[in-house]
Amino acid sequence: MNPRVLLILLASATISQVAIAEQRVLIEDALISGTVGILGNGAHSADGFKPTSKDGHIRYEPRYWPAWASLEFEVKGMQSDTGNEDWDHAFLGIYDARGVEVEPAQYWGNFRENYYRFNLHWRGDRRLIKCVIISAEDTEERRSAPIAYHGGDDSRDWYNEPNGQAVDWDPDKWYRFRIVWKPTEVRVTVDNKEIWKSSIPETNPYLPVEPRIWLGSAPRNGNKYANHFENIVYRNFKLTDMQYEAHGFDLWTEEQGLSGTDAEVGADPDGNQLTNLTEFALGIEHGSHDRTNLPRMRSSENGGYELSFVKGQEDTVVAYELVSTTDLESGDWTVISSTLAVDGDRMKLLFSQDRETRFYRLRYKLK
Ligand SMILES: [Ca+2]
Repeated sequence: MNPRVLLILLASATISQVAIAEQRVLIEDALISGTVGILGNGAHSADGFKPTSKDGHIRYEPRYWPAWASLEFEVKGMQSDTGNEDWDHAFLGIYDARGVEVEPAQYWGNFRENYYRFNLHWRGDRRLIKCVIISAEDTEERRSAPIAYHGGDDSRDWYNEPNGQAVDWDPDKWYRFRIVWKPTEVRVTVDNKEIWKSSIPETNPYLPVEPRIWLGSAPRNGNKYANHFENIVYRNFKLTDMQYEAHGFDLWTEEQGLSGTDAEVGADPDGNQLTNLTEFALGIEHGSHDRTNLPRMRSSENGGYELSFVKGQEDTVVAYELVSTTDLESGDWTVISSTLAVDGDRMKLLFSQDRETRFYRLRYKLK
């Protein structure tokens, strides 16, 4: 007997309780003809911002640092084949400016052992992306200290600096970096591919009190964290408070002009047989009868099955998981896996199938 597979689409919803925050995008800077930041060293071309020295950078001073943050920018002109082995080329540095008497901040005394430090760089010796994150314990002592600096060597409360992945750089192509911070994780992607990740301990949720961001280099120690690439150029910098995005469903219903019971997750005010939450989670236009984004299940080449669907929202906004049962009546659903692979525009999940009749559900809920 061939196993039978059924797919059921199920939306389990939790209503978002929190009101919409006042501001979503904290800083947005196209960097084409000027900057909303502070020019360290560099110039603007038709392409974007060009750091013109080892210390070249734009400095941004966001009014606060969100616990859930997204920072993105585009870069062109990276040439991995010409980089020297002793180059640590920094794209970005972040620190708490308490105690920085005069900018530019220095590596020793300001940056190296800051209570909060993040830098994103390219390692010349290994030709890969690496980041360093330091996050202090979130104590009153740390938050009220006049200088956000640990002091002596290796006295940091916590830090992590694993190597990441290599990128196949084409010097004529733009690459889009995105860094997403959650309270217990930070993740870096280039063109939506994950290249670096670190967890952050729950005991160290420190956020910079006076956050500063350098784009183009970081406070350097010789060649370490300098700007090294002659033709490198930056554009489209954006810092977003993701807390605001986490309430995206409320915004979405507002944008569709929905209110009252029509704005509920399980409602179908446009009558297209899809709930509001299904449309939101799978990126289906409200009022549309297009079904291409819905989950599809089919046999895969390796003998198992594959489920694919369009993930309309970030993981920080909607949780997606596949569950299975052999008995619809008992309703004893178990999670198959929550690890999804990117396959073009779709998310794909592969799994094997035993000989029992089995039912599957794609479950998604607002976070
Ligand atoms: Ca609908």
